This record gives sequence, C-alpha cells and structure tokens, in this order.
Amino acid sequence: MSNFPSEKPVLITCGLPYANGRCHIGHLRTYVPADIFVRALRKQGQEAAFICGSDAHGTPIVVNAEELSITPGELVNKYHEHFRNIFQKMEVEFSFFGNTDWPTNHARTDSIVETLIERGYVYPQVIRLAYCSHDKRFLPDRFVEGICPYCGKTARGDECDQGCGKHLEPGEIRNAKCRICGNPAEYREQEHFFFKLSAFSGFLSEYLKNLGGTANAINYAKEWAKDLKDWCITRNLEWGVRFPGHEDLVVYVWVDAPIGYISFTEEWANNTGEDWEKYWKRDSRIIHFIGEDITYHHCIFWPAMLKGAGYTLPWAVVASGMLKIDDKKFSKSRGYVVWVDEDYLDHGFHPDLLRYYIISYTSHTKELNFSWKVFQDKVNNELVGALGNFLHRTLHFAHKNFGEIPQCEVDEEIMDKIRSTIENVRASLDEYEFKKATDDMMELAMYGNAYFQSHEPWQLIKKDRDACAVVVKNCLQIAKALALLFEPILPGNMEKAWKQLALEGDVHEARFEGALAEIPGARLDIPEILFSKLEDKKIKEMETILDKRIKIAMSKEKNIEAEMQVITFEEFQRLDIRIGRVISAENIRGSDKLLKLEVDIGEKRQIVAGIAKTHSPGQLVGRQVVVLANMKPAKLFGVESRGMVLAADADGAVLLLPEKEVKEGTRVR
Ligand code: B3M
Ligand code: ZN
Repeated sequence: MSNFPSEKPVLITCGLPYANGRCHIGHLRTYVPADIFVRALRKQGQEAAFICGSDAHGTPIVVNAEELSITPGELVNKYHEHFRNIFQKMEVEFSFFGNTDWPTNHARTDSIVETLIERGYVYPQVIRLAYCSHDKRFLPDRFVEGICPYCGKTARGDECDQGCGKHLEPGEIRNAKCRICGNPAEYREQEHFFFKLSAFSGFLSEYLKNLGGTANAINYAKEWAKDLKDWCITRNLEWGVRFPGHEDLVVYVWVDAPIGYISFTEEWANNTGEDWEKYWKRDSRIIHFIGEDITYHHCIFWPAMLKGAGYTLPWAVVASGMLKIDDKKFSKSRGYVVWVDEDYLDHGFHPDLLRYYIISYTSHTKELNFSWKVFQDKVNNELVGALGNFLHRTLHFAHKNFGEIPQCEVDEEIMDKIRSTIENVRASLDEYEFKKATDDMMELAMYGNAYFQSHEPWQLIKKDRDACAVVVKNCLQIAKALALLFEPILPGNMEKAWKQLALEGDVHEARFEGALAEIPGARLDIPEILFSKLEDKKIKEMETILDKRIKIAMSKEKNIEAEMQVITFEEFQRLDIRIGRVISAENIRGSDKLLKLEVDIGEKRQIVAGIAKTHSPGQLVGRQVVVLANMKPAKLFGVESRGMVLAADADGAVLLLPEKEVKEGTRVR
C-alpha cells in the first residue's frame, strides 16, 4: 500500500531562497525534486499545496544592500522577481510563492512570538555582543567575522561556514572583527531574548522517532536533540520583523523565515477559498524539502517553535545532499557555479533536460555532481537513446503504416508490465528515492525498445498486418504509460508526447492509473522528434565558459593574496631599524658563514651575521651598519644573536651604509 493518496491534507514546502543572489543549480537540487514529488502526488490522486517564497530578512541581505547602496527592500524585490521567473521557466510550479517581508508574515510572526512569550518559552538575558565603536553599532551575525570557538576556522557571527558548520550564538565567535570597517570589535552588554529550546529536548526525542523523511536529516537530528542550547532570537537590526515591545530589536531571521511556510499557506488559502488551519492547526501531512545544511533549523528549532505555539508539526523532512561542480565543492567565489539563467536557460537548453539530470544523477540524499560531459551523456544516452528513441520509433511506425492508433486489444502481459512499473514508481516515491523511481520509468522505456526490436514490426507488416497492429498497439500503450509516468520529471516534453499520441485532456492533470486504460483509437499526425542529441561543440562551449569563470576567480584570489602581502604603515612602524657601529668582530668556531659582532646601536648588542664568506672581521670593525634591532633573539652555533645586520641580497651580502655618518642609535624610517 502506498502512502498516497491520504485522507489528510498534504502540504509540501521548499526551503526559502534568500532574496539575495541569483539562482544556481544548487538551489534547483531542492526545488526540482520537490516539484516532481508534488506532480507525482497529484498523479496518484493526492491534492497537495506546494508552498515557497523569498526569505527577505537576515544580515546577508542587509550587508549586500549596504554594499550596493540600495535598500534591503529593493534588493529583496529584485531577487524575488528573479526567482519567480526562473521557477516559472524551469516549470517548478508553486501553488504560492510569497515573501517573508509581506504583512501576513509579520502578523503571523508577531502572533507566534507573542504566544511563545505568554507560554513562558521566551526569557530575557543580558549578553555580551560584538559592537563596533567606529561604526557605532552592534554587529549581529554576518556583520562580524572571526574565529570559530569549536574548530578554529574563520567563521561569521552566526555560523561556522568555512569549518565545522556549527551554529554560533551571539557573542560566541572569537577575535571578532567588524565586517564594515575591519576594526576589531568590542563587546558590550545588552538585553536580548532567548527561546527555551532546551525545554523541548524530551519532546523532540519522541517526535523525531516518528518523523518521516530522509535519514540524512532525521538521524543527525536525533543526536542533536539530546543536548540543546537555548537560542537567542533577537537581533539589533532595523530590517526584519520587530520583536514585540522593543523598537530596537527584530527577531532572528530563522524565526520569521519558516513562519513564512504558514503565512504563505494563509495567503494561498485566502486566494483560493481554502482553509489554512486545515494544514497548520489540524491533522495534516506537512513535508519540508530542504538542503541538508539546514536540517537543524527544520528538525529541531522549527518543530520546537511549532509545538510551543500550538501548531501542527511537520510530518516529514526531506533533505537533499550537496552539489558539486566538476567534482569540486560548489563555490560561487571560486567560480564553481552554474547559473540557471546565464549558463543554462539563456543557451536554449530545455528545462526538462536539467530536471532529468537532477532527479536521476544519484539518490536525493547523496552528493550530486554536475558536469557538462555527464549532462551530455545522460541526455544523449538516456533521454535521446532510450526514452526518445522508443517514443519516436513507435509513433513514427504507427503513423507511417497505420495512420492511426489500431483498434485492437492490448496484450495482458503489457498491461501487467505497466501495472508493476507504476507500483514500483509509487513505492520508490514513498521512500523519497527519486532516482530509483526514475530508473523504474526508464526501465519501461527499455522494455518497450526491446519489445519493438524483438517483434520486428517492420517484417510483420509485410506478412501479417493484424499481428503487426497488436505489436504497434502494445507499443503505443507503453508510450502512453511513459508520457504519464515521466510527466512529473519532463512536463514540457511529455505534454508534446501526449498530443502526439492523440490523447484527450491534459497530461498534467491525468493520473498514473490512466496508463492502464486502453489508448483509444485516433488519427495520428507526423510525430516530431522530442529529444535531440547535444552536440560536442555546444558542450565544449559550456565547458569553456565554466573554465574561464574558475580561472578568473582563481586570479582574483591570487590578487587578494598579493594584497595580503602589502603591509600598513603601522605594521612597518613596528620594525625598529637603527644605525649602528661595529665595535668588534670575530669568526665563530665551526662555522664558515657566521661572524659574531658587537655593535653599538645606542646600546651594545651582540649580533651574529651570516657574512663571513664576503667580509673578514678586520674589514668590519669601526664601520657603520644598518640593524634591525627588534629581531626576535636567536642562538646560532650556541652564540646568542639580538638583532640583524641588513644587507642587499646580491651576489653575496652587500652591507648597507648611511649616506653620511650619523649618531649610533639613529632610527631608520
Ligand atoms: N533562506 C536558505 C538556506 O539557508 C534559507 C532557508 C530558509 S527556510 C525557512 O538554505
Ligand atoms: Zn567551526
């Protein structure tokens, strides 16, 4: 028995994209499978609302807007439109796509936070916070950079993004620096508000036992639930949802962002005459599709908040694995990124191809590697070679020899094969094994190809037209099943296939079970080819674009490194360089390179210098030299050295000399 359709209302959500940057393939790794899942639910007769929207708040948006000299609102609106547009083009069809800065979300957040306060789950506490006295402001989250107290890597204020990945509470980061001016931050005390997450440890441990979804989310969460720290849920920002009663505070973005799931459901329900409480106040099935990196927020923080405020808890959390580009870690700054508009859609690639790649490359929870070469192979071998080939040869043969769908019966064996394929697909979908579901579908296409090949209709037509008609009818029945099964993944092309099969109605609305209803007799048109091979030339072009981007990023990185070699005047001033006079000099026993000097630099210093090969002790006594006086003391051949004699590093050491004699101890600047 399959999980769906269920009596309970079903709501699917996707992690909300920050309205802060362009859409790349990494985003699609969550949205495309979620869209496919929703379409497949509907194909099983399950009504489902599909909800998403822009995450409008948080410091990344404020920081970026500040850098661009625009308001956070302007930045958010720009990217909100960008994402909507891309989702539309990629045929990711949300029932509603909202924005967490819209009034409904402010109102729902107020209401939830107030309930949590009333119920005693929020308490004030004075904490030490990073503060920049230069910019005269507190430095929440990404306004501060420093060292992760857990792993020692560079981190930003709320997350160790380059190291261990831990969530950091305000005040936890070490060696904090202001991101605006680069000055070291100070610490100031201020009252903030905490959510009593620790009080939910027992509840969460029980809840997680029954939470559905993928193991990569649930298993980690079970461990985390054992030991929970309270979360500071207020920030010193202008931009965001005000914390009730405090004009200078907003709630942490991770409070109002998931609440977007509720407020967007409300907006959608208001538009469509639905009842949002059916999903969020009563028994329902809420399924969150997220990226693996935000599991903590969705399996720990969010259910605790919902429980505390008295809302329906998520039924499943489905987490997608991370994305790699050419087997390298995805990174915008290092150029390992594929932009959905600029690198894909704008080049005329059909959305179906990328949808297919994402769903079929590997299991949803594993790392997905994108490479143009593999993209080409998958399209050419699987979509063109297997699915496209079967659909086209069937339709082409049927049209050419019969001009219509023959009026005979479909063999029981074929219906059984289709039936078992649908069952397999549904079972795989229930387990969120989307690749397996796709492979099950593709297996039917290969079965069709093998059937066509072994029954040789091109021979049969010459000998026994009726027998040939049965073979063709069987193939057309398989083609119908394929159009229905693949519609969630390849909505554009399966719509065309549906029409080529002269089928009535809308393939997007039709159910999987329609695959078992005999394909009705009808006239056939000349079929167009659905999938064409990707040429080497195009793939090379795409690879070159990516390579170039990586090279540019690399050279930028080198420039930054070069910049790091530059020292400031203050740093230079730390060098204590003085004029000295050599009082005595002698060889050091056992070394043919070193001389032991006594130098007057306003005080007497013993210095070991590696100049024995170019200078004899006699040449040196009485002459002036330039000395770095605050060189860290060292012992060479057992002789202590407290300073360094400066020389030009030419062919051997060439000692520096002041233009004219100056007093011993004179500073060099
Ligand atoms: N805006 C994006 C992320 O961290 C973040 C998701 C919010 S989901 C409520 O992946
Ligand atoms: Zn760390």
